Amino acid sequence: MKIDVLTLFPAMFAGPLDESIIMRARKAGLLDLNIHNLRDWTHDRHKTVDDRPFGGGPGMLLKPEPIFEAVESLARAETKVILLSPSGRKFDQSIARELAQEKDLLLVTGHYEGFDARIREALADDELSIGDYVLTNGALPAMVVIDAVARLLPGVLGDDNSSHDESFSAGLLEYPQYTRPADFRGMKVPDMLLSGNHAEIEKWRREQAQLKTQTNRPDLLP
Ligand code: 4GN
Repeated sequence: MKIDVLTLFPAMFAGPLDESIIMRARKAGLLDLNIHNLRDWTHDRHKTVDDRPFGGGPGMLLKPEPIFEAVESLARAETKVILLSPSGRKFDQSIARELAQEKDLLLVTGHYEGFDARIREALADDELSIGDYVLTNGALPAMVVIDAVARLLPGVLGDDNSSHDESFSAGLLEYPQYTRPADFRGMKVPDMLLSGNHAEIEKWRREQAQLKTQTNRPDLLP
C-alpha cells in the first residue's frame, strides 16, 4: 500500500513511523510512506497556507489553492483522499480494516480553526476523526490511522496477532493475562490459569472479558 501525507509539520512524522513494526513494513516494501509539506504548493514569498474566514469569527482557515494543487499533483484516480479533523466520522477498527483494502491513501491534515469547506466538498472522499477531542494539528491523528491500517496489511504482523484483533471486533475487551513469575511480590496469578484445565480457563477468560467490558466500556455491550 502507498500512503501519502500532506502536512504543515513534516518533522512530526520522523520518529513514530521510523520504529519497530512500521519501519520493518516500510523496509520490506509492504508500506510506501511519503510525507509532503503543504507549503511546497504555495507560490508567494511567505508561503501562505491560511486566511481569515468570510463572515468573521476567530482564527484562520486553510485556504483552498495550495491543498487543491497538492492533492491534484499527488492523487491518482484510485487514491482515497481522507481529511483528518474533529468533525469527521469516528475512526475505529472496522474503518481501519476497510482502509487496509485500499491501494493508495492520501491523508490531508489541517491546522488552525479548520479547512475551507470546498476542500472537504470537492477533494475529500472521507473525513475521519480519531476521537472526540481537539488537537493542535492533524499529524498525530494521521499517524494513528497509518499505524492502525499498516499493521493490518498482509505480512506486516505474524499470524499470532491477527486472531487477537478478532477478539476485539467480537465486541469485548481483553481478559487479563499474566506471565511468569506466578507470584510477584505477593501478587499471585489466579490459580485457574495454572490449573491446566483448558475448558475452565476459556470460561474464566470469557467471564473476565465480560466484567472488564461492563466496567470500562458498557457501551460495547448489547
Ligand atoms: C483531528 C485534527 C483532532 C482531530 C485535529 C481528531 C486539527 N484535532 N480528533 N486538529 O481526529 C481543525 C482543522 C482542527 C484541523 C484540525
